[in-house]
Amino acid sequence: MAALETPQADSIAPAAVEPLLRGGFGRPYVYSERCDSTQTHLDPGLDEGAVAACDEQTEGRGRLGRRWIAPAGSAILLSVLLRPPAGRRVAELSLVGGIATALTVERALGLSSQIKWPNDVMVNRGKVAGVLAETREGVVILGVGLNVNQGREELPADAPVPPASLRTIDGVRRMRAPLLADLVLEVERAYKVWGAGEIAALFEELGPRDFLRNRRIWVDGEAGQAVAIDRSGRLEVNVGGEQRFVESGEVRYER
Ligand code: BT5
Repeated sequence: MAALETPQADSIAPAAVEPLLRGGFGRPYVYSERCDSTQTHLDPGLDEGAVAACDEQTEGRGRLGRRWIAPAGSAILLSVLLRPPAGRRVAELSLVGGIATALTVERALGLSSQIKWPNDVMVNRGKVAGVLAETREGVVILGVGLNVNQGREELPADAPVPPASLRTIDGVRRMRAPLLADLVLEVERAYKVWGAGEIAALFEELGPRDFLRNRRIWVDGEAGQAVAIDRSGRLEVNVGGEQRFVESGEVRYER
């Protein structure tokens, strides 16, 4: 991955990104310098694999009405339009996005990463990325926010999961365009594996990266012990000796 000489050279405009796209996803590549949220920038009539990206979001969102915050030009903020087959669990796409992001991050850093069920990508116990799968007008919009060049002081101070960026981890400023192109290709690959099989088809990539495995956790306020992500993408939790399978939810963990 190329290191960055000057921040000005770090463009994710179409001229920088399109020549680097290798798969079918990212066409069209819908870019604007500033937007409210990339999640609202894809017309549901576009082809599957269409990607929206912005340098800055004024209303970047997380799950459950939360905010996603990144200074202009510092991060990868993108959304991918997907048309999964009917009857599939959309919640699994968070994990599909998480796996794609984890693999991209690992290649960039040369370090291992973990997936904190259901939607965070972690390196060295810091959250480097968050994934958001939303359904709109019959399509799924899969959003990824990946912290790339933020300094420590540019990450949210009050986040319950400690945030990190690739730069806070290894001190390197990176060009975002090649990373973005890698991420789009990984999303395409992981999504196609998922589409052809089940989330179980990605289990070899998911299982070993399970951040919550064996941790003491609280799911939607209830205390328990995370067992593991199971082959259907649910979180198995032991609550007072009783086995539960959680399909989606809010997890806090003991640090
Ligand atoms: C997520 O939500 O982690 C999903 C974030 C998805 C963001 C992408 S950016 C591109 C696309 N367009 C959008 O508008 N959204 C998607 P959640 O698990 O709810 O985490 C949100 C919480 O993470 C916030 O309440 C903060 O505490 C924290 N947070 C906010 N910005 C962060 C950042 N840059 N890095 C790490 N943590 C952050």
